[in-house]
Amino acid sequence: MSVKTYRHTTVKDALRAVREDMGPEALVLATRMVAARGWRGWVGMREVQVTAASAPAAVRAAVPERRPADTPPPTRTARSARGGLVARLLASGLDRAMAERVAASASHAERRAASLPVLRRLLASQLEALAAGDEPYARVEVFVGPPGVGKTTTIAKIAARERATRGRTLGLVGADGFRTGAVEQLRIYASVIGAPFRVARTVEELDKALAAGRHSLLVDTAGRSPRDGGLRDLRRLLGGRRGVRTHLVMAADTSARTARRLLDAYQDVRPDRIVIAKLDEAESVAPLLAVIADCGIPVSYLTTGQQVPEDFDRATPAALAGALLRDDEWEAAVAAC
Ligand SMILES: Nc1nc2c(ncn2[C@@H]2O[C@H](COP(=O)(O)OP(=O)(O)O)[C@@H](O)[C@H]2O)c(=O)[nH]1
Ligand SMILES: [Mg+2]
Repeated sequence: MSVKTYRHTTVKDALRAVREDMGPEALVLATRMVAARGWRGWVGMREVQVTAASAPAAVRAAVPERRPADTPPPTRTARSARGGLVARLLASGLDRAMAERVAASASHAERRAASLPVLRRLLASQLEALAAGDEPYARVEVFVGPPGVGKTTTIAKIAARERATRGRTLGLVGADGFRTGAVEQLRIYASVIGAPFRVARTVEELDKALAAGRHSLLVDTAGRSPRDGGLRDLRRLLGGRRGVRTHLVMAADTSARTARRLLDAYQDVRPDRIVIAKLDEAESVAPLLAVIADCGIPVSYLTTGQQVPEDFDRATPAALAGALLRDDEWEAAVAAC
């Protein structure tokens, strides 16, 4: 079996080069966006790198296709439409397992058309279990995560959006322990939004704050290390309480390894949801989403910039698919094919 890589500026050119060199039976094994060679790479330009194999039988044995025993084997055109679809999904950052699943769920016509709306719909249906979507608020929504990841800003966005679009009031609680300055940012947001605000500096104060008022509460916590006392207190306080939902906020460009470490570090507070923050700064959210899919914790919100309240969305299946496909890059790839 011969395996080769091909680098071109578009997916279409790379796939054409594979077919010309290895014939129509060639199988695409991997597609990545990489830095362009020479000066083009130095100025940040990128190109598509396709790895393909020329021995289909051997490769197909390594990547088995699941199909019912009585289904006839796919024709050459069907195989190449599926391979092309997988290649394009890989080029937009999806991992191979997800790309294969999406391609397998597509009808022959969908594989051939492979327009952006069709792809978004197919991918969205694969992501349904991961999207918490438009669920009602719990009595207490707690946000935890490393410092600077976007907890306070996300809370302000949620409260401000609810106020502006539905006239609904959510209470804000600053439970940022002992750092005096830390709760001030939330206090300012609360006064601009017109939301009730309480500070809780001790476990007892937090206990009282959580019981007070009739509104659902968004609780901002200290962005400190999970090993220190603040989180231990929080865990103790929330452990026995009903109607509490805990969101772990992670940056969209978190590597798979760091994501697993964070999930491990915060496992004692048992996150029920994950907020994917700073999508605007991430090259690809695919590595983080693969870890989230593994641990099975649904995503509640996606944040996409610093503007309050504009830059965030509920994590619906369609919004997650859009984040994964990076619509702008996808448009370019489709236009070129
Ligand atoms: N680019 C970008 N910046 C964000 C986003 N969300 C928050 N930030 C910025 O990240 C910084 C830290 O946010 P903050 O909410 O204070 O983080 P916290 O320490 O987790 O509470 C601030 O400068 C925010 O404006 C986002 O979605 N995209
Ligand atoms: Mg904060």
